[in-house]
Amino acid sequence: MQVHVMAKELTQTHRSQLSKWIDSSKSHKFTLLYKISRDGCNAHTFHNLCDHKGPTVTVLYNTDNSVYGGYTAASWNSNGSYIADLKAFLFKLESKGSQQPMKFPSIDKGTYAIYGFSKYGPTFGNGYDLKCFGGTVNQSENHFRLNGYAKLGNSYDMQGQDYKSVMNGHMDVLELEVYCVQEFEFLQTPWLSNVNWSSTQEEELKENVTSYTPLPGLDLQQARILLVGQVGAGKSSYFNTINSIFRGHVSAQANVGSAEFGLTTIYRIYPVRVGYEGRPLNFQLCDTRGLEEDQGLNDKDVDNLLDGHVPDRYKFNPSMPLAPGNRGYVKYPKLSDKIHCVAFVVDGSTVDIVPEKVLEMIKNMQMRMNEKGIPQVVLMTKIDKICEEISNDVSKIFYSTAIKDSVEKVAMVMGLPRSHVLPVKNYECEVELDQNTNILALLSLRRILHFVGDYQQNKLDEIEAEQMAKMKFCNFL
Ligand SMILES: Nc1nc2c(ncn2[C@@H]2O[C@H](COP(=O)(O)OP(=O)(O)O)[C@@H](O)[C@H]2O)c(=O)[nH]1
Ligand SMILES: [Mg+2]
Repeated sequence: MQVHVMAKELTQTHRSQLSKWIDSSKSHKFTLLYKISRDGCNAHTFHNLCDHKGPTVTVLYNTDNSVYGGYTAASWNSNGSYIADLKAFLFKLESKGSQQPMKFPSIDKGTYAIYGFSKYGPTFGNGYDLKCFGGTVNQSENHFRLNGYAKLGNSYDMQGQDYKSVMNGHMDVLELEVYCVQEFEFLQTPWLSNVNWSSTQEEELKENVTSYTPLPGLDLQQARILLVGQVGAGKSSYFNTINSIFRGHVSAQANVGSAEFGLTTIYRIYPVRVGYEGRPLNFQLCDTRGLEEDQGLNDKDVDNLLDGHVPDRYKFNPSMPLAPGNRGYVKYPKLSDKIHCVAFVVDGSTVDIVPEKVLEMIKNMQMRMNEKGIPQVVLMTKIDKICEEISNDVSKIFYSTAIKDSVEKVAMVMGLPRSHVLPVKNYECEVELDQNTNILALLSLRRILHFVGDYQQNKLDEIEAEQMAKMKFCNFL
């Protein structure tokens, strides 16, 4: 029987707790450097990925659902000596699945805070309070039986806790991760300064979007925007967010979350209406997954999508692309069936762990889009997970260096200009609409519609150039 192991990662609750412990007056960003299930449990690999990276936190998730580890403000190295750090601490976050946050500060002025040695993984304290592993440890079934140990209490004040109460008396772990910890701050002046967060701005943006009409002269009923991204990136939530704004209340028309974790990829074409049964706006949001490591869309399907051959509710079959003659195949797509702009939906809080294979797929798709002249943007979702303060007030976004960093990172990964990366906070657990959330989402949509306009203008120019050529040819005859 195959046991499905839940992916272990640092949750938002863990991040906030660690951030408070590290320095409660600051906010912190955690970037994954090393993960044994991905990179292998090997001391050299750990040092290759984590040495000289500044402050880090090491987190272990054991087979009893306990979560614990150590923080150090000093950089790891491979010198074979102790590294002093007054700020280092050990901690436990969960015990047998329940939150039990406890911080264990260093006691000897941090002289023996960590031990950097090429043959050991992360090692804390004198002789050692926590030595995670040495050399290489192979995975057995679903876990790693770490060959390290914990002699707690040498260099860290354990507050009455011990090997049993923190580690359940063993070193069997499902996962061990090391994150780089960066402080970030709020700027005095925003990095994008011309955003107005007033209700008149919200109304103006809504008006811009509702009055959007495709370029005349193209015989176009509507514009089509394709949302593409990994499962869980927030595609359906983005449609719901936009739809909610025009409905006037938070709605969840598109299924969100785990309901869609099946193997099929269903293509949906959603109109957005003003109010219930109101008139549909002149654009449609098309929702498809297809950026999965194990189940990407093949080239033929990507072309079919972009060229408008795919009908609403089509179920993609990875082993058999849609072909002429199949049910629903749009044989003669009009310009209004085609995709006019692609929005890659990327979870901003996990950009640093997008698998290599997915990046390859994105590059491949981008090549096809470039050939067809289709503009591309990125909707960077879950910004509230990058920077907690934003969940209380979205208008802080352009003051946050963490968001700025993520935008830059996404732009680099996607090979697009920074101005094509549009951060959004989707409605997720809220029950009421929020003006600033709406403004940010509408800004992204208006920008997408500008790109749609560019695409249509190019099409119009093409048609006019063709007509000119024809006329010249006729005159010639
Ligand atoms: N915190 C937060 N959660 C989000 C955001 N966008 C989506 N989510 C959550 O992420 C999960 C996956 O979203 P979903 O829209 O179904 O992703 P899809 O697979 O791309 O359609 C859901 O639990 C959403 O509530 C966001 O901006 N912030
Ligand atoms: Mg979805």
